[in-house]
Order: sequence, then C-alpha cells, then structure tokens
Amino acid sequence: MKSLRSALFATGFLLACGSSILMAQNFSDVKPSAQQTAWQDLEFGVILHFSTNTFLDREWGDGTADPSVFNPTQFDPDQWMKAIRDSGAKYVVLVAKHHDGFCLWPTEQTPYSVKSSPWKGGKGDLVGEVARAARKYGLQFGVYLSPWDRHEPKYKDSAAYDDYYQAELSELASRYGDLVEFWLDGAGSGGHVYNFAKIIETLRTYQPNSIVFADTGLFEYGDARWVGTEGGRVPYENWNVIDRHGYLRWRPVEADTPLRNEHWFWHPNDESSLKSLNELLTMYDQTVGHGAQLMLGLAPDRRGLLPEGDVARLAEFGQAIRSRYANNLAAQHAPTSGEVTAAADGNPDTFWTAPAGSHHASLELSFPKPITFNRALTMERLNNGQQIQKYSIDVWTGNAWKSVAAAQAIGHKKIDTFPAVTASRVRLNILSSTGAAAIREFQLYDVNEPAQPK
Ligand code: FUL
Repeated sequence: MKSLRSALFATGFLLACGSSILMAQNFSDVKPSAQQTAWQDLEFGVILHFSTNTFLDREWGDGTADPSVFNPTQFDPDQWMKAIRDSGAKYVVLVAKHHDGFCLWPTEQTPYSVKSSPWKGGKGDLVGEVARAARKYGLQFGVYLSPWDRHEPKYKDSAAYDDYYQAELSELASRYGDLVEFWLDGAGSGGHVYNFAKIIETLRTYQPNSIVFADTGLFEYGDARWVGTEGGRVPYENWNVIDRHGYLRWRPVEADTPLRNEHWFWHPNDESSLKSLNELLTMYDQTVGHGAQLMLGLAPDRRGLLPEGDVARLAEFGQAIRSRYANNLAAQHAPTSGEVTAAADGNPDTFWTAPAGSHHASLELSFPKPITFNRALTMERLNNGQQIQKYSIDVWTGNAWKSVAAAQAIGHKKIDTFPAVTASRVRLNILSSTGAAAIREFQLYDVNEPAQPK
C-alpha cells in the first residue's frame, strides 16, 4: 500500500513537472495573445479624467461631493477626440468612476451619478457620448472603473462591494460596445480584499478581447502591467514576459503619465505644469521607443473642453512625431530579396525572418547612394515570442563593420539614437536570439530638429 501511494505520488509529481515544462519554462516560449499583439500595435493611448474633482480643484475626492457641482456648460467630446487624434494617440480610456465613487453614466447601482447632477437635466450619459465620439474619430475606447470607492457604503463589506462593483462593470461592459482596455487601478485599495477572479470573469462574459491592465501585485493574470511610476519612462531593457512566482506570462508594460505634471484632473492656474514638447518627445523615446505603451493623461476643464494650451501641445507633439518618422531612408536600399525589403518598407505587416533555428543572423541593407542617418527604429515580430537578446547596428566603413548602436531587447519597437553617420551598407546584427529572430521593420532616419525650449 505504502509503495502504491508513493508510486502515485511520484507519477503525480512527474505529471505536474511535465505539464509545467510543456506549458513554458523559457521566457522565449511564452507568446502573446492575438489581442495583446493588436493592442501593442496601438502604442499610444490617452486616459481622460473628468468628474466632480474637476469642479472642486481636487485630485482625490473623498466621496462627499454634492452631485450638483457636476455641471459642464460646453461639454464637447468631439473637441477632445479631434485633439487626441491629432496627437497620434490610437485609443482612449475614460475614467468612468474615480475614487470618489461618482459615476459618469446613469448607473442603476447608485444615485451617485450624472443622473443626480444638473448636467443635461440628469438625463446625460457621459460614458456613452465619449465612446461615440471616440469611434467617430477612429479611436478605440476603454474604461477605468476605480475599485477603491470612497462614497459607496458597501465598500466596508468586501463581498457586498464585489457584487456592487461587478454590477457596475456589467453595465459598462454591456452598454458601450467593444472595450479595448479595462483599467484596474490599485490606488487606495491596500488592505481591501477583492474577488478579482470573479470580477474579470464578469468582464470577459461581455468583452472577451479587452486588455486588462493592472499592477502585477494587484491582479495576477492581467494582460498588461503597470510600469510602477507615473513618470512616463520605461527603464530599458524592457521584456514582455514576466515571472509571477514561477509562472511566466506575456504582460507588456503601459506607462501612464499626465500631460500636466502630477495632475490627472484639471486645476485652475495650472498651465505652467504642461509638459513641454521636449519632455513629451523624450517620454515617447523612453516608452514607445523602449517597446512599451504610452498612456498620456488628459483633463478637460470645467467647461467640458480640453484647454486650448493642452490642445496646442497635443497637436505639436503629434506633428513632431509624424515629421520625425516621415522619411524612412531604409526604403532607399537596393533590393536584394523580398524578405529584406519587407523589413525596410514601412509596412509592419510584412517581415524578414532569420534562418530557422538560428541564434544569430544579420539583416543587411545596401544603398545605391550613401545615406546619412542618426536614428534607427526597429520592430521585432513578437507573435512567436520575444527572441532577441543582443544586437548591434553596424555600418560598413570600407574595410570593416563599425557599431553605431548596441543593446539587448528590441521587443515591439526600439528607437536608437546616435551621432549622424554616412554609409552605403548598414546592418542589423542580431548577436544573440533564443530562436530565429523576425523583424517587422528596420528603419533609418536623419532627424534634425531645432532645439525646443525646455
Ligand atoms: C492613480 C490614481 O490614484 C490617480 O488619481 C489617477 O487616476 C491615475 C491614473 O491612477 O492610481
């Protein structure tokens, strides 16, 4: 009997080990879902904060604000969306309820919502109007629903509050079309127990394709992770796969940061805290350029409009990014093979692959006339996992290759900058990859901008 039990135990043990080996032991074996790769392609989104705080000069409402304060007089989500589209962002997350508990849609779960405000005589649905405007401007739409709720009395009772939160989420998930992202914010929730597994099941019932964003400490199997600061910077090197207590998961980083430093909501006389164009461009290089998602916070004012200064800064930012990446010099190469051209053609849907089973390889471009460039933009195809661990960008000097940039991860997108160099042969030298590397784009640019005020 004893030996049978130990034999069974041993078999179970082996099966358990075997299945985890089959699942994924190596980081490079972990692959993104189709939803994650589609979301990573969006690269840049915005998060909108607009609520009772806007009218009370607050960042964190305590849940006691009278709904009568919520009364924008010129609410115009088309004005928001036009500015957002011009910035180059591809999606919008609306804070449907912040920590103060006030709901921007006419929920059936509490009277503490737009229903009790003077806005549109209590007949308005701000979530609905913003969702419609976003789609009208070609932007995908998602929501933030604060778990921490400083108004709702049920918050004191975890189980009762889980039901309340799930009911709110069901309304949001079933009424407003596809949600590109669901933002789960951990702020204020220390010590509170939530049944997130059940909550996310509820979301999935209606929204199988939403990307669930959460801090790794808050929710174990989210689809995207918080970078850990609000500084708008993703430390390099950035890997998409993270280890949670021995289990590996594809969980790309999103970095949220407000357009007005340290303020998510609008405040009077706060224009001087607008991030400069230079700061935004640096942020872009250190988020999108590090293979991560940039989430920029925007705050409509008491009129219900994005302030003119913010709109102008968003337009400058979008324009600067578009002009930086308007002229891909790699496209001027002399074609040697369709695959090489696929990586230099500006179309991220086509790609070059290193020989099957290779751990290093090089992608070389030759130019009929020498080109001068000081920036490279490289995109790894991640569908089969993140493979590249070390690479350099080299130019042929006439008798040898010389590196102008060298680093580790490429991931979704890597932007490298270096002093201008002129060459007629350039290569992306993949020095180490776990499996055969695939490159969607290897683009080269000559970026010369006038210095911007800080
Ligand atoms: C944080 C919140 O506490 C801030 O108020 C803001 O909503 C930001 C996006 O997330 O955790």
